[in-house]
Amino acid sequence: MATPEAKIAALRRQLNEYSYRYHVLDDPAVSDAEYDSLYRQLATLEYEHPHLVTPDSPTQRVGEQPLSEFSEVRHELLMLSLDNAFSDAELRAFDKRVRERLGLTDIDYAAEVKLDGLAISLLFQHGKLVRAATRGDGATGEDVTTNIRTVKSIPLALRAAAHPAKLEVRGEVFMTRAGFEALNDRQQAHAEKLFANPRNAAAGSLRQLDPRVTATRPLQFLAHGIGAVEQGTLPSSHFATLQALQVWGLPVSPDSARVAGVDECIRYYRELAAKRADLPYEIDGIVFKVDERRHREELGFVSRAPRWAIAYKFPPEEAVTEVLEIEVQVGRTGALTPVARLQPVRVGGVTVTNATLHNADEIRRKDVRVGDTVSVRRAGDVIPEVVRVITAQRPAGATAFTMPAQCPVCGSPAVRTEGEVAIRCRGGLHCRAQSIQSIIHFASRAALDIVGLGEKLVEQLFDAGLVSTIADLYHLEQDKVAALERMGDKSAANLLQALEQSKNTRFDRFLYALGIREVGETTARNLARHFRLDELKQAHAEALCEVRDIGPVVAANIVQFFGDERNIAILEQVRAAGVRWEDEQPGPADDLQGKIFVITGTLPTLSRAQAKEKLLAKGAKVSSSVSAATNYLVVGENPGGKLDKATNLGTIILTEAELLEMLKGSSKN
Ligand code: 9MJ
Repeated sequence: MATPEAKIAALRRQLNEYSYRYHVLDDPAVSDAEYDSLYRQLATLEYEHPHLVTPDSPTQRVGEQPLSEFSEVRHELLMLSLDNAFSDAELRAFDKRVRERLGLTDIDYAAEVKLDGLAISLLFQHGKLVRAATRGDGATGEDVTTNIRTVKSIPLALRAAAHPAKLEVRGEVFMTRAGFEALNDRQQAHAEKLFANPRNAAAGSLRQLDPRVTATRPLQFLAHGIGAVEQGTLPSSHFATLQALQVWGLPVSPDSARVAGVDECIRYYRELAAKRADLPYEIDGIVFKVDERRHREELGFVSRAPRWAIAYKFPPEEAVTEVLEIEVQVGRTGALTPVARLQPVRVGGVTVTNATLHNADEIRRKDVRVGDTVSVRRAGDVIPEVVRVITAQRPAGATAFTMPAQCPVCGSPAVRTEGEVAIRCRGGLHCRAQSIQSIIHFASRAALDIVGLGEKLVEQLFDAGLVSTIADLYHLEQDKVAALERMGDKSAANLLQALEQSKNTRFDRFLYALGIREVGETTARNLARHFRLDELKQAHAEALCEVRDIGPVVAANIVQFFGDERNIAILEQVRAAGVRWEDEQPGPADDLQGKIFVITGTLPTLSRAQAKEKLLAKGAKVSSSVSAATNYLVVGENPGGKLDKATNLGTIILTEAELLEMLKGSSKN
């Protein structure tokens, strides 16, 4: 019979190995269920033998106690920042300087993506993670060890024995785009502050004093260098060092490469620039580092930046232009959005003519005026925004912009509700803008997906008096549509056919299509799982708040929506026109026949094996990875990447309690 010590050691070894396969090699060896079962065995043994708990046990990632502050850490070796290059010519000049200093004609470089996160130093003593610090000013940073321990891809102990006794690893903590979006969705659902970008989200998460909060944030880590090293040797090149780090258990970017000479650097840069938008994380350039360590030592550094490395930045996603006019647009929910009409300018590869100024607070804060020279930013697919005014170039006589007190479209009062940022038109469906926007939303892809019914056509239909609400869409007559400008028999017939097809929908899509304030796709899906339409119409805020991710603000919006007779009347007309869906309520237990479940994280009461057994008994299938075929993801504590993936795919997400309810077959039907 193995001793508890031996069992614990074996379980830890196994769990660490599986975690490495998952987080570092991106090649899972076991299902989450198996991992979880082993984890539970370990936790149970440690519970029974508390004296055997060690800080590097996989069960010890999340500390229990919030800190009162972060203490200071003086870096033994400066944490350097990087010089930048903005053109091929500047990169060539860097390469020339390097070669001249070294007296060489050819140089190999290690090429790495430049992540836009937070630089972190991890100190491993005898293979154990003993300290993690932020870069700070390069000389002194903050001790963020308790938070860093919650980042699952960072090992608490290194793998193989052949590493230096003291090893400082440097890298970047960041958030993937998917992680960032899932986090912001969650924040929004709980009426908590939204993060502006993945970098801010990562920084905010790492600066939490309570490690239990950090543990819920989707932080990732990639190693890109080495600091202090004692008692041990490293490979002689940077690229090989990165490979060694991976062997020791640290994640490194799969997009690193060794490149020979500056021409290959430029080729690599172009290749990554083309892939940039498809990468799971944001990068702002490529870092080239002289590969040979002895060459680096010879080159040294100047004023906090190494002479042996350079960040070749991607074209700025910001540009300077002039504000020609400020217009106020009215959205679907009546919110007034000021928009700057700009002198057209190229930003990040496209021509920008408008930029959002968000709301009255933003416009006041930035003090944007007609005639101002402004810096505009465009990142990815997001709407361009004005970043700041270059006040030195403000023309004389430019006056501050004030938001109108009336809706610019319908003239109804525009008011700000206590506690809200937005100023809203109170015209509701009397307002042309709100009516049109609500129809456009209803027809959009994630809603009823009425193919061919875009913004222009909705405006035409509305202005011709053919539709004033979503319900009117289903009473359109082909000849009247065909008579509209730029339409004809064929396009009118196509529209009517698309409308007919849209009648067969799903309840969650329908709910989303209604355009209830702050009810996005995820919230609509969660609602659809809990309520039928007739139940939802009657639901009180308390009942709504029981639904995952719904807080008091969203609940109040839902109650208000269904409390409005006009909305109910329109809803009934739409239903009467034949819009229908299959009842998606989880029905009696045998309804689970053939449904595919994935389980992730630690469930509060059931082990993975128990949950699986219960599901199998009801005819469901249990799979280890999330795919488009997955029907439900059951989520426990500390879910992994599966939650992000499921969120992206729109998979229905269940808690253990919801799962149990479903298994009982006692859910509303
Ligand atoms: C980032 N931010 O991805 C360095 N970095 O090297 C990479 N930063 C760096 N390397 C020396 N890939 C100082 C900073």
